[in-house]
Amino acid sequence: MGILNVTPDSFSDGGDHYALDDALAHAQQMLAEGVDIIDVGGESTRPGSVRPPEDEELRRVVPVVAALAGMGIQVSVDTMRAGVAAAAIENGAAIINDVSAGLADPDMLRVVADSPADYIAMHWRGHGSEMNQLAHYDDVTGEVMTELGARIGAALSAGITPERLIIDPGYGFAKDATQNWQLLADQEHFVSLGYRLLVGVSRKRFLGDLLRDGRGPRPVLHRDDAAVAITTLSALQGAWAVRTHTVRQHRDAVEVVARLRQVWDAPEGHPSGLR
Ligand code: PMM
Repeated sequence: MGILNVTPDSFSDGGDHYALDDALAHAQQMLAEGVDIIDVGGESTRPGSVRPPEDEELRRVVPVVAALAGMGIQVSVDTMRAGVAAAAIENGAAIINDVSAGLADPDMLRVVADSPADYIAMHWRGHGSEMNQLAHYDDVTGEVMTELGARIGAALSAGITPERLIIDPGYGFAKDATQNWQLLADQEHFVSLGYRLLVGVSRKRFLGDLLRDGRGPRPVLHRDDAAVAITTLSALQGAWAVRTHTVRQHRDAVEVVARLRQVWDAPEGHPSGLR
């Protein structure tokens, strides 16, 4: 899943048309590198970020969704607003990626349930303005599993069928670096819930901290190789997708694991009896 953020910090210069062209060119590049889904986002969810009004989010997202879906591309839309989700689905979005799993907008689950779209439910505790203060856990994996489990229950009760549901532990959302590593170490628990699992670690701060040197944290644009390592791990565990800013090297990692899986799954795959 390739990230296409249509927020002012990503596409600041020029008017609407320039931003749309820029977004479409970036989408084409990701497609050429083997992306399967493009995740369009019009609201930055970074810690400390200020939310745009809904009409502004619609103005950013809908033209890009309509253009990509019109080209037959599978589009997901990263939004916490039911109104944006409804407009995106109407314009061809196949997946709603709601980082709040229905907590930010009471109408979200119903809107998705009444549509054909798939739904990504991520573990979330609060908006960017407050999420760093919410990163307190006694047992991070247990609490994230319980809280996400409640959101899965709410989505199912609203009428979103299990096959349409995708779950995400929400790396970096109300979690510090230690908590992210604990969740990653326990990621197989999420796979074992039986839903499709999405993993989003691309360029996140905990990778910058891991790769810190004398000059400070590894800069944002130099964290991609570490994310590829996590993609390999996630693919081996059976994750459904990774959400990433760069595509080619993640695609390559997924191809390596898929090829190995062919060997492992073949009846004659383990003549040595080692596995
Ligand atoms: N991370 C960000 C935004 N949206 N959606 C899902 N499902 N999972 C994530 O981990 C996630 C997300 C923040 O990253 P960005 O600001 O680089 O897009």
